[in-house]
Amino acid sequence: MNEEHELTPAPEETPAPDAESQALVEQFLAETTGTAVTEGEPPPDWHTEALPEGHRSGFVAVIGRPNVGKSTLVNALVGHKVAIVSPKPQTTRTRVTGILTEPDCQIIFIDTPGIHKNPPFRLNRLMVDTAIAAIPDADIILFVVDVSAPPRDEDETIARLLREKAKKSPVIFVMNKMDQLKMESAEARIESYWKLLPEYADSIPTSATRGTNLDLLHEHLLEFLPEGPRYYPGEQISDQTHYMIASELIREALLRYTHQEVPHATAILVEDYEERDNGVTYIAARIWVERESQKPIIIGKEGQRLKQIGQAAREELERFVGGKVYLDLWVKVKPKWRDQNARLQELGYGQ
Ligand SMILES: Nc1nc2c(ncn2[C@@H]2O[C@H](COP(=O)(O)OP(=O)(O)OP(=O)(O)O)[C@@H](O)[C@H]2O)c(=O)[nH]1
Ligand SMILES: [Mg+2]
Repeated sequence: MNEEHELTPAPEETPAPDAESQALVEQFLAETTGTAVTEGEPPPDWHTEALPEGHRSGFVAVIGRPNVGKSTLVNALVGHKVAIVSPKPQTTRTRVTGILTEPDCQIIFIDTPGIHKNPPFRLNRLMVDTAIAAIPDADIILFVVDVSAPPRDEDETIARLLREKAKKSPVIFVMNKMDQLKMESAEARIESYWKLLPEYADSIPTSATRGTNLDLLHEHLLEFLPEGPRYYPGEQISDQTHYMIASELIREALLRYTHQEVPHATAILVEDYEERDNGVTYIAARIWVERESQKPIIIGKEGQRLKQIGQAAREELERFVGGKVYLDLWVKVKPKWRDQNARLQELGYGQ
């Protein structure tokens, strides 16, 4: 806890970005408006393709406190890994889109950061704002809770946030982690969640990791989804760029091999991503830490931990790229990056 306080810098004016940072921001913005991740090339005339009568589509915002399984659920429903997952809370930092296209529907899932109380840094405030901002435009809300534990203050806060929305649009209670719910406490536990949001449209117990009831959830989503067009080409599974996915996959490896405050004080900036003539994809990324003392923690004895992180990240990146990856990782100290707008913008947070 002391560590947490010590790390909390006083709010301060954000300095103007230096030339190097500015160039990176511009590069990042150029990349983010570039191509998004698809399964193959979309046909140029995808938006004029005839759709079956009664085609349904819409935006489904996935909302909940940290660590309840929102990203696991989105990946399972989309059938592709679009969002990283970890047992540590506050894994998702931005809005992540996962697109599911079927012959008669297109569902656009918006995975969001976990809504948490007393966000200590600007980064956390951005995360909470990002999640809340996804609510008004959504056609359907999935309010994901972890039924293996009793409701927490944060669940109550979210239920309050959703009360008005639930009068206008369907809110489905997704009672996740049912595989960890003990039979003897199941009824009382589910009742305690139902009490939170009397206006909910529907509730479904699920296990995102085991895939339990996900077909049923899909069916219920289709019932609530309005008729509408395809918003994205059928081949597109996310609106993230290759740069963003690469940085997230590296962060996922980092979350696996670091503990306590360190993973939260860390960010990844991919500076180079190029497919070389020899067929190898070259990815250069900086691991940002906040303090000099965190650098040796990430690097480890004789560089062992950084090697582990790099190896785990490379395996995931190779799966994603579908070929060999050369990964160049560097650790850099960026003091107070979690409280500085320019740094957060460089990382693409809050956009
Ligand atoms: N037992 C069990 N574990 C689950 C289930 N769904 C997710 N998990 C685990 O819960 C942890 C958190 O999952 P995430 O998908 O990262 O949770 P999240 O809600 O996206 O978390 P934030 O991004 O931090 O808000 C991971 O270790 C998952 O493997 C489930 O149905 N059952
Ligand atoms: Mg998540």
